[in-house]
Amino acid sequence: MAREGSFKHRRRFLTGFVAAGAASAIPPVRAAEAQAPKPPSALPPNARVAAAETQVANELPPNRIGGVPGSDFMVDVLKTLDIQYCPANCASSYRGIHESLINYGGNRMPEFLTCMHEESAVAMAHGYFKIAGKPLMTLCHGTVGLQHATMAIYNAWCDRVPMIVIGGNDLDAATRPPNVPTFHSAQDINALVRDFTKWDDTPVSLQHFAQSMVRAYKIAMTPPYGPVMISLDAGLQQEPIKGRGSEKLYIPRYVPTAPPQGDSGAVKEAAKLLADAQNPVIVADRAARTPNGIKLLVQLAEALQARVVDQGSRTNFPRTHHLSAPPSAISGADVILGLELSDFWGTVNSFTDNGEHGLGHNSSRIKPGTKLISISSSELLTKSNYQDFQRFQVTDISMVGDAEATLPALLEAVKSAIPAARRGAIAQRGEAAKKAHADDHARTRQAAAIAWDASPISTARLVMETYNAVKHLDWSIVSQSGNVSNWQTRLWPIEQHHHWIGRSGGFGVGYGAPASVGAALANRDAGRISVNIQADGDLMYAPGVLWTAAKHKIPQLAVMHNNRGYHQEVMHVQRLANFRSRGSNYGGGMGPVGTRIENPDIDYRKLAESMGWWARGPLKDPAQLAPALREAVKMVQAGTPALLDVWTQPR
Ligand SMILES: Cc1ncc(C[n+]2csc(CCOP(=O)(O)OP(=O)(O)O)c2C)c(N)n1
Ligand SMILES: [Mg+2]
Repeated sequence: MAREGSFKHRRRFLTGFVAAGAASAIPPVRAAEAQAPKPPSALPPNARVAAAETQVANELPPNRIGGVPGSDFMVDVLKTLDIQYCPANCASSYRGIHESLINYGGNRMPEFLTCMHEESAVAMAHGYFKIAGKPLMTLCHGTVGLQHATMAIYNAWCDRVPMIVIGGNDLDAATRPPNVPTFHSAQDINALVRDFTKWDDTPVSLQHFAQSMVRAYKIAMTPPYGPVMISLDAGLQQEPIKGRGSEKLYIPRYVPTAPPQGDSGAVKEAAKLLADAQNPVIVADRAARTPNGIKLLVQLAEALQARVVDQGSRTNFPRTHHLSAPPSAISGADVILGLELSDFWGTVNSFTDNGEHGLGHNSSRIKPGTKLISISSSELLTKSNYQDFQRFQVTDISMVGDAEATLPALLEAVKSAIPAARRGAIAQRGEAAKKAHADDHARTRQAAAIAWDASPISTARLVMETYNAVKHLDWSIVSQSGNVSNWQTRLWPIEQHHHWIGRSGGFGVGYGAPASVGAALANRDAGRISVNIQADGDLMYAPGVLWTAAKHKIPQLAVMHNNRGYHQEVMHVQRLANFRSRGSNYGGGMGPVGTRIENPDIDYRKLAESMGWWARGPLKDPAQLAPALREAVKMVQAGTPALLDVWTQPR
């Protein structure tokens, strides 16, 4: 790394501070140096800067670094990439670009959002993308900050969500400030996340930075989407721009990459299998990358009158459509088309967690001879350490390519492959699906009515009272389900891309609250109301994101599924104790030791209020829900984040 000229004086104040604070501990200095006047700790603002900061004057003297800061050019590069926000937790290793973003860049495109944990910042970017379809960037302290961010980056990786993570790092050991900044430096910070990012780089010049940023954005936004990582040297940010001979710095133009498509021969072969099938079933997990993906999938399903199982990592298919089917629909299939499945093996096989010798056992969910077709872009990912690629499943036709981009060709091929003689049978299949869909809906409603008046409140009532309170509005569910027995996806009329943002991807808990704030930010900009069914355990990993929501005026309706515990883990410990013929050690609580969040009970109302939210609760009587929800929705519509703490049944 070139480090000469003014860079030698970089952060002199820090060394000054160390010298003053620990005089007895430092080695003796040479006589000439000892006589030199000690530089001040930090340069004071001159009178005109002070006046400008207090908005009295606005003309400033020339800067003291002898040129344009490198990080100003970095901001110029960022501004070409249409990045709306930068949720981040502040840190000195990126202070150069931080200062440029807010002072030179005017704190717009991107706007800096103050976050209280790096994991929250990354999860906000994750949730934001799933609504806005555009990536955000985050900045973090290269070692300790990035260590905090890792789980959230892993979730984004597993969920195929793009984002640009930039970590500040001080590479040059000869010039980096001693002590804390050196503790916070590493040879290669990107190594921390290399196993679960699509690409990373460490630019060593400003021109290198410009190329790497545009390349990083392009790679992140080429399906399969994913997070990318840039290590940003502190020196490069702080040094003035140096002319390299006659070369001038330039910013490469960003041109989006067309997504990869399934091979045309394989598309035809798949179309023939589907057209000739007696009972084809489509299973989709991340098929609809955009709202258009839903339209295409509806057209394909209708052409075949094939039922569609939406595994729900995105909204792939309208739940109200007569071809929308539960997972059990695959049992009668003779052809299954899997679109961007995270786990094809787990789709067609079941795993029961109580087999012999303490291990589970496996069985098939499908008929022998069922033909399997896969279209997935994830096969282009070849990282091998983390196991997000799941168990290996043999498929009869395997297409590497993006499902949404392949659907138009597949649809055309299917239409022309359907023999005229089969049209009657296909129409009949549609009639049977209509009946199955209506029956399934009636059964689900019956199940939801069970224990309607129970206290603590049933999860079905929690979810459906919430629906009642927002159904007249343009709503968007910004939390993952599962913990509330999937009532949202089973009973809300989920039809549009923004109605449901899917799950975390890697099932790293702590994603829910910050992802909901990120998604709510995108919904705020689109004029929608965000609904977050918030689990208690998830919120307590990093509740500071509530403050970020209030600070940046990001409203949402948070309705707590407060089951006073890590219920998923309650069940795991109980299951194992039962299997081993032992009683669980409850230690005087309501569940096994280590799994409950009670005694003392957390007062989520006070927690939220203390961070600028409107809040009520705990609500324990189901009759209190509807009026409290009405009040909360009014607050959210007025722009205030609102939280209802509700004591619920475990599931
Ligand atoms: C980072 C992380 N730590 C621990 C776990 C294990 N885990 C899975 S579910 C769960 C319970 C979460 O509690 P809560 O969010 O309240 O949901 P509940 O199961 O109670 O509905 C835990 C701790 C995990 N998945 N991720
Ligand atoms: Mg819980």
